[in-house]
Amino acid sequence: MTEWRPTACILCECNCGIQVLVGPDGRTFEKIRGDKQHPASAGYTCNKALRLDHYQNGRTGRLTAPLRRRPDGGFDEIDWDTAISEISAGLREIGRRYGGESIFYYGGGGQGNHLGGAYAPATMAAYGMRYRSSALAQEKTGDFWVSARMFGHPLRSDVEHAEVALFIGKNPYQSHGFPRARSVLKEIARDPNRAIIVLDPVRTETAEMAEFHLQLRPGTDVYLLMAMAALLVRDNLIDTGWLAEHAEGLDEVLSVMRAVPIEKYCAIADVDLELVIAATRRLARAESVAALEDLGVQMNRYSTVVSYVEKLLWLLTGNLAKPGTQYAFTGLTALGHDRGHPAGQWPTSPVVGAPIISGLVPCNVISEEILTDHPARYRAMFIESSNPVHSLADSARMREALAALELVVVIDVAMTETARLADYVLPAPTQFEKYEATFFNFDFPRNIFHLRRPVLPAPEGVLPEPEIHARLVEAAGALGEQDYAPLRAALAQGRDAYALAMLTASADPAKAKLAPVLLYRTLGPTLPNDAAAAALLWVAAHNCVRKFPASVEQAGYGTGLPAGERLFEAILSGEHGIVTTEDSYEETWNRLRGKKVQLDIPELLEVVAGLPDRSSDSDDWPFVLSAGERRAFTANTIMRDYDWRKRDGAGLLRISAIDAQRLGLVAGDRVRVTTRRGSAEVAVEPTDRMRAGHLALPNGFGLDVAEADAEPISIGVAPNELTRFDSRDEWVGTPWHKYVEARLEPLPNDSATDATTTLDTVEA
Ligand SMILES: Nc1nc2c(c(=O)[nH]1)N[C@H]1C(S)=C(S)[C@@H](COP(=O)(O)OP(=O)(O)OC[C@H]3O[C@@H](n4cnc5c(=O)[nH]c(N)nc54)[C@H](O)[C@@H]3O)O[C@H]1N2
Ligand SMILES: Nc1nc2c(c(=O)[nH]1)N[C@H]1C(S)=C(S)[C@@H](COP(=O)(O)OP(=O)(O)OC[C@H]3O[C@@H](n4cnc5c(=O)[nH]c(N)nc54)[C@H](O)[C@@H]3O)O[C@H]1N2
Ligand code: SF4
Ligand SMILES: [Mo]
Repeated sequence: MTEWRPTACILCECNCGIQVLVGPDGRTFEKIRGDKQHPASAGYTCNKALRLDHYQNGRTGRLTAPLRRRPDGGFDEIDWDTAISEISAGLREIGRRYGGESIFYYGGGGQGNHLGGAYAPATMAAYGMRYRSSALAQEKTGDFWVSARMFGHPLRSDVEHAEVALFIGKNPYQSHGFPRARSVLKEIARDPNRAIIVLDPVRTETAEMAEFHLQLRPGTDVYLLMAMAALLVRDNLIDTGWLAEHAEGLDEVLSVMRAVPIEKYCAIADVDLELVIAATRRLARAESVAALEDLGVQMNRYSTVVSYVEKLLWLLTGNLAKPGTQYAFTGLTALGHDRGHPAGQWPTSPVVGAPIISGLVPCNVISEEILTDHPARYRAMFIESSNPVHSLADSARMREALAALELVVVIDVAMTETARLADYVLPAPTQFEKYEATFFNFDFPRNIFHLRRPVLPAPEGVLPEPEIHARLVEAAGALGEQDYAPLRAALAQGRDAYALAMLTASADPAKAKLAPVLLYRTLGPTLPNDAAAAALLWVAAHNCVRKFPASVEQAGYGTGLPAGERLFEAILSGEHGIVTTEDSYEETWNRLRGKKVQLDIPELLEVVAGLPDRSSDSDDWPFVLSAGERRAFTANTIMRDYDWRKRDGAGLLRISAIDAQRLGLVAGDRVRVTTRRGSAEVAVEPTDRMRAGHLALPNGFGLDVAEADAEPISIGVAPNELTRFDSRDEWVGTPWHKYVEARLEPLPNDSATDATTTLDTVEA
């Protein structure tokens, strides 16, 4: 039991390769280190990976048997056969009464686990479910839609090789978002020929390393970005030759930009005009600019519009399909792809008529789709690997919505805030006790994939998600031995015969949707090292070859069907992660619609052409609260054991030193923060890194964590007790969690609090 075993960190989308040393008890992670053989992280980890034992072995109410809720709110343990047959009967009954489309599917994976959720479409098909969503529809759908309109393909940015890295509402020092982020930031900051530009109201660790920190007023990015784009146009800093060759719709954009009142917009954002000019010139002068926007703008006013204007900045300067700029990535799945319908022509949700982007219903309308007497309302929810009661806007309303449903099923590893409200809770092995992988692979020019093997045995009583989905599909009568037998017979002849048999089986559209379970039950058992859960990757590997033949060939797998088999074998045997594709930067053009960029999105240009001169903020709400900031020790709600934090254990409210002084607050003093939705009591941390009028609470706090039958304890503020479902983007419905109007009241100083935290100091 003393060898190091390769796996990955599951706390952010980077999924750095790690190795764990399991202790003599066979369950404790005694040591954790970065895995130098991992093709993307190459030994890198941040501070969080080393604390993963708290996920695996934390005192967090681990689930080890299926649970059924009693009328009194408690749970009874039941066996798996009972659980599957009762859930199946319940889902079928709802389908019979209201149609399967009234069963809503939510989740399917977190930061580290997408493999199990990839089997869920079979369960959806077996019970006629139609609508689904996940956390992506509360952050990334604006960006997906804009990218679909402009490029026909989602893009990512090559920060590592950029001369200028532009971060807009993104703090990669803490939140990462690209491999080895802290090292890359330090490299750029150290190099006199490179620069970091940051738009953030907070002087974050990243802003600290930047040459230009545009410390704007919260929620005014659209003004600042418009001013920057307009400056490019005014001062002839745009790359007209490149644009003529590669882009359409330039004239429409230029005519809007020429009318921008640059000075006034900088004043609205409260950033010095000279600093904006200097940053814009630096950007225009660069050989390469990589831009990364994230929650600071994606969960804020004008979020979809900002996603658009942000792209105009680097497009007007020709920063695409070259090293250090933006690129269109490969992948085993189509994550981030949308059809890019013009506004109003998109598919919509059944009750609210909200746009469905990338197949996802906006998270913020889910409660509205339930709490109504509309005949098409959702009647049941199937929730997998996510915690919507805690993570979606307006927790109180989400609780109400779940209570209004006739059936709620949750698959999780822990008794979460959401699981507590379910009718049935199904326990899964942790991500270290089963095969896992994510589809968050956006690397370039070499993209990677990492199929992780279990590093620990699963306890009795849990079942991996693919097995749960297979049993549910079978209990619905959608698949059975009669479907598996011909496929198994074909497989006995070899994979070529199997491929043909799968094609034949999938010719029936009803069966095609069940393919994940067909694969799991037939190919799955034949895979080495009990890798049945990887069966679905066989199709994914062949699809990758079909979509990206040149890139797969360049990575050394050859061509055609044999390439698909080789790629799949490499995935199965590559326990440290493998390179799947290798591209040239120009390859991006082949992935763009018509090999061109579409600069004008008429609906959005109309908005930016008519931006209001922002009225002054309301006196009733003198503060703007960012509800859910990424810090050194936050990790969504994946880490439920409060002891995992080495510091910031209390989840303090950050407040500017100026406001603190004005209100007579010192570190650790308690305040009541009140929003249009609710209020919470919390201790403050005054800091000179914040602007007056701005507040920030960390994400991932306020979990009700219970050990066995003990009363749950909760530390810090659950941010979504303070947010509203109707405070959301007017286009794609993403929430404005970083712009929550608030007020503060100091509380009498009677309770002692742990308020000894500080921000990380960064040696740039
Ligand atoms: N440590 C840690 N890392 C994580 C996670 C975690 O929980 N903890 N979660 C992961 C996930 S799921 C995600 S989506 C990413 C998110 O990663 P980020 O988006 O980087 O995280 P946030 O801290 O939520 O927001 C980023 C920044 O937006 C700024 N901001 C607030 N208001 C405004 C504004 O009006 N304008 C601008 N320009 N900026 C503003 C904040 O000050 C903050 O620095 O992080 C991932 N990485
Ligand atoms: N106010 C506010 N709200 C926010 C944010 C914010 O900044 N502010 N950030 C938002 C963002 S960007 C995101 S991504 C979401 C994240 O919110 P969610 O999508 O709800 O996901 P997580 O908090 O990551 O929780 C993942 C769940 O998976 C469970 N889990 C862990 N391992 C396994 C496994 O192997 N199998 C199964 N079945 N379950 C498992 C965990 O116990 C947990 O319940 O939160 C969002 N909510
Ligand atoms: S949390 Fe840190 S170690 Fe874990 S994947 Fe993200 S960057 Fe890597
Ligand atoms: Mo996220």
